Amino acid sequence: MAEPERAVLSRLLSFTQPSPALETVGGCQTVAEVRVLVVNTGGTIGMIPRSEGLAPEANKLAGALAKIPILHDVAYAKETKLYSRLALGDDSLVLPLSKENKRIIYTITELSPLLDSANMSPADWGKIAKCLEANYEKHDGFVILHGTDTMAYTASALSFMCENLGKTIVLTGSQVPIYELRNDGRSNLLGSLLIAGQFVIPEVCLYFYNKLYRGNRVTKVDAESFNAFSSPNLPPLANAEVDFTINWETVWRSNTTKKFEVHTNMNSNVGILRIFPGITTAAVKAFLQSPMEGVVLETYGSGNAPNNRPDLLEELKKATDRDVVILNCTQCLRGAVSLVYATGKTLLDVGVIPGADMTPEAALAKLSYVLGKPQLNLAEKRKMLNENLRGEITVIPIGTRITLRDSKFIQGIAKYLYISCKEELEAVRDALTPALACTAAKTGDLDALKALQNMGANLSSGDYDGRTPLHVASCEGNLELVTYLLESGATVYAKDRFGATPLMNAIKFRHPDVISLLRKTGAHLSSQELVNVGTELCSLAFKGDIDGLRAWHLGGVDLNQQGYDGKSPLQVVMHHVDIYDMLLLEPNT
Ligand code: ASN
Repeated sequence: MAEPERAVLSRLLSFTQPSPALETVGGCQTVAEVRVLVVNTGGTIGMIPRSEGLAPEANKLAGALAKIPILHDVAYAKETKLYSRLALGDDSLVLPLSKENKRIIYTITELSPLLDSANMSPADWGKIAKCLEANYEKHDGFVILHGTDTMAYTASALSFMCENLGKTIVLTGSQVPIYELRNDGRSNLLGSLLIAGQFVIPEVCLYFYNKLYRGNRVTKVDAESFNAFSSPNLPPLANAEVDFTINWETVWRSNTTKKFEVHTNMNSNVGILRIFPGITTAAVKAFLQSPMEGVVLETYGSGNAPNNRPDLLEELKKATDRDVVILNCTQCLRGAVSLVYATGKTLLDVGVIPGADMTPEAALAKLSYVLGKPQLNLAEKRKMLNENLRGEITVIPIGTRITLRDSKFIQGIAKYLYISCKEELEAVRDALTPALACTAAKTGDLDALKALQNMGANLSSGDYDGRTPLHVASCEGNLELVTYLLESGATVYAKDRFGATPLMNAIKFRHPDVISLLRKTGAHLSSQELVNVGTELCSLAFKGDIDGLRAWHLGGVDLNQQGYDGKSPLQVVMHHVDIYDMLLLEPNT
């Protein structure tokens, strides 16, 4: 082949590769780029052997990952920098294109010093939480690298500390360092990045050995196997097999219109007391002494303690009378504290709070969190401990719930399509309900949305174009529906196939009240949506479109951004006195 033909051919071929630098639709790339922050806290995953044993090594991980092709696509990184599109920092790594056509760009930040997780303390949980808070808006999801020994404690603590969470946070680590030939670190990290980058699961999760768990439900059960964690009282949120299967019905949502914030004031006067046959009164008394304020009492079976030991019960009673909060958890791996036995009822009588099916790790973290709220009085704290704050306890729904699988409509369709097995029925349900919910959002039919939700529909899932009912209601400017959806757990961070968020839709269709509500809930435009904003603003300024500019401003966009030719909207509209005044006088949100 002649040289010029070869050049043309290779240019044509390069167009058949997904080349986001060239493909844009409505200001957004057709290949969605997402940003994940990896917070490295230490743990075996990044340890190296030393004379005293394995220990974390600082400033080594990013360089090592950059040489692993499944964890860094060198060619894409070079191309992206070449086109100088999104600011891809020198320390950024990028995964090869995912099956879902997404580019996950990730950056590693290391906490100092890196720790074996046996050395972790509540102050370190605070550091992690603060780091998440500082980087929340700049990233779509988060991965926390952590040692396995106390990962269940940190995951539990962060689940409470992260209030009104709307993005995915995944803790992971490994049993063997990632630098060794045969290790579990690579697949744990890759799986965590793919989940944090591709799915909005607004929970603090833990990913290990192909399973995603709710963080406050896990416990470490094996010191040697790659399969180190178990979630005895809740099935995994997701399974990573040939494809990721997300168990959307199990995903916990904060159902709020409040913004994300972290609570770092954890009470450290808490502890775990495990009873055993023959435990002495002196030991119990010593444990419950001031300054102890909250205790997880690990009891037998369904929450039983000896009721033939008045000495012991007396000490527990004295402690609860002194306002020490005692939470009852079972020593069993599975099952819950209940009032089946007289021996269990006795504890309730001395003021001990039943902890349902919480793990001791979750119970300790919950105590530390609730007792760290100085604005609450004791009765409010005890009430809060009984409540299900982050899906840490199982709440059995009252009455039977009709599921969409049982619905006559879905069954009718299934019959028409000759579908009989459960999996196919569920596939029909999952394909139909997002479209039905989006239609209800379009027509403003709140009753239909409520009915769909009552039947178990996930109002956060998107249709074939990734558009969720919240996208549609935001376009329509239906404040009532938007409020309902947010209070039902719909995520403001969903992106459709063009990378657009509900906030972008509300801005484009100029619905100020919806924009304000979405912003209050923590919505912000993604870095991908902000790429061509300067030019868009200048064009609105040129047209004298003051409402359009106001919508962007309300959406949190800085109106001083420059367009493609380096001019700011202000420079474009020197001659429009009214817009000029607005651009000059309105403070940035
Ligand atoms: N000791 C290590 C840690 O917890 C264990 C591990 O990560 N596998 O940091």
